[in-house]
Amino acid sequence: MFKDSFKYYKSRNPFPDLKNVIDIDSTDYTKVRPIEDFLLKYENRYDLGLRPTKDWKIYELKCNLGLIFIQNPFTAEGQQYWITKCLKDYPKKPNKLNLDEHKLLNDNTSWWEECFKNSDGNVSLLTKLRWTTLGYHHDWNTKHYSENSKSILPSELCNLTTFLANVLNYTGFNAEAIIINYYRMNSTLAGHTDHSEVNIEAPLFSISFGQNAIFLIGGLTQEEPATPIYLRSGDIVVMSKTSRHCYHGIPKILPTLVKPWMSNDSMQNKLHSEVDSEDWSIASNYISEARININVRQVLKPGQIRLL
Ligand SMILES: O=C(O)CCC(=O)C(=O)O
Repeated sequence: MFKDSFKYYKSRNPFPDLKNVIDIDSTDYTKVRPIEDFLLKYENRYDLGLRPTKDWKIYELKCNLGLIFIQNPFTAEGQQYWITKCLKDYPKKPNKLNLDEHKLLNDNTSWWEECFKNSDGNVSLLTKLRWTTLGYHHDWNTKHYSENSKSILPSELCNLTTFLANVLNYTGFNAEAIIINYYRMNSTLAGHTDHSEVNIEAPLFSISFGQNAIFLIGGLTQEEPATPIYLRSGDIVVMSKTSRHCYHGIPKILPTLVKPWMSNDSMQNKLHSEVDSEDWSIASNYISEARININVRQVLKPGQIRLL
């Protein structure tokens, strides 16, 4: 049962045995199958922080139809770019933050400025950021989206997911609602299904940066068993077809020894100049004890222009 697996992997004492966690790095083909059919025809998108698609490794989980796993397709500079964006640019107005409700920020300052730019940097605020929503804002209480509650999505995030969707042959994908989740080392995300979108046929893109996580994917009900998978910095999970409707959650964050955002990529790219070195030094400090997940959804059905 999903809840039993979640409890097992969440436990700190005793620490769980991780031998059954699917590790894409060790490519165990009994549980995943590689997908290679569609990679060669796409141009290189260094501008989105991505490696050439011919070098990507993509797998489908055998036990969850439509659960696609792209093993870190980002360059190191790409990871630096997205991590810094998620910390400096996205958690601020007009986007919504978990901190809004408790009025923990002044109207004229952002989380980034308050934590890192004030001379007496606000350390307690630094660990309190949990989520920010962009585009259609997910209402955590009603679990509904509304035309009256949305902000403009950053074009670079739309371009990134449109490109990913094209590579995977999902035609017509539109990013319309984004949740960025911020995890500390002791954070978890309880099992749930994502069903607030009018269109739950469209794939959902889930991009991870920073510390490792155990991602648990179950079945259509809580009664079905769940499969644990390691997620590392840069990994992308796509939930499509049946898996789009399945229970999933994050029972554990694990420290990573390998830091793909630090390695020295020599590849030409157009991003390097966009990440200010002072900003990156702040962001790399933050990510050494945190995980960020960018969760991108389409809300509307094809041809639908607004919510009712
Ligand atoms: O952090 C993750 O990998 C999963 C996030 C998620 O499931 C969600 O935002 O609905």
